Amino acid sequence: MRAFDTIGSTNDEALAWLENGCNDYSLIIADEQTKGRGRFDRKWVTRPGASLAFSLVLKPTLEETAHLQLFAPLCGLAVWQALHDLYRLDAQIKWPNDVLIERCKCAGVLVEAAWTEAELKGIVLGIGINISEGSLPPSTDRLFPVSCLETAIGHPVDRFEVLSAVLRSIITWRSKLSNPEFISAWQSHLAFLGEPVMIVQSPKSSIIGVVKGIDNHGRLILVREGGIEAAIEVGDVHLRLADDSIS
Ligand code: BT5
Repeated sequence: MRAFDTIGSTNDEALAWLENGCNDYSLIIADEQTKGRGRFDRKWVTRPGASLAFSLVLKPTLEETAHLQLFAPLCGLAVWQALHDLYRLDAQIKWPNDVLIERCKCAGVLVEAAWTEAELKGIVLGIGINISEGSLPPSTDRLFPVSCLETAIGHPVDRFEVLSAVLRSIITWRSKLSNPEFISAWQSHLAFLGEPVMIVQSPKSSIIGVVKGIDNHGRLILVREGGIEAAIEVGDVHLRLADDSIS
């Protein structure tokens, strides 16, 4: 484990560690990130004493490599599980992996893979969780409505208790990646089930449909106009409610 008071990004540190050789389950944690990253080069705010930010390096087996697209949802599911086990919180997973409490984002996930030629060296699971009010980004920096655990639960939260519960859940759900229980647990806590959403695939291409569920490959099933179903791959997409009130 490597712990920092301040760092650029725990994912960058994890990728560098992976490059130099590290073991499965190597952990990097920081109190503050000055260059915390989201997807598509977006910024992730991590404030000292208020946020939980860490990256976990995994060395997937060959069998697990066949399910690489499930590692980001694995993080969402592990955060959901930890919040449920510790605080009986009924969080929801916005496909594929953000964690929402009452439709407000309290945790984000950034999974990155490192390859040598055709061989997978390892992956980095980066997870950021808002613990107290001080962790929330300024309103100019909010792409989504946001929340934090202490506001949702109504009492102080021990960040390290959350960290260890999430790590335990990652270990548990990792062992079930190819088990149908994984998809069904993910689907049971899916946000916006039965609601119209918009999937933005690029500035010029988007799909609107009602969320039906997740298929065996982890794809989001949308029912489009006329009852036609579309399966959306986990990847470079952006899901928002169709009325645009939450993105
Ligand atoms: C994410 O990206 O949600 C992935 C965040 C992953 C952060 C972890 S922390 C540990 C590790 N090290 C890193 O450098 N990253 C990982 P995305 O879906 O692109 O959402 C980013 C958007 O969320 C931003 O554009 C803001 O609008 C918003 N945002 C930024 N900070 C936030 C926060 N603390 N809480 C809620 N929303 C936030």
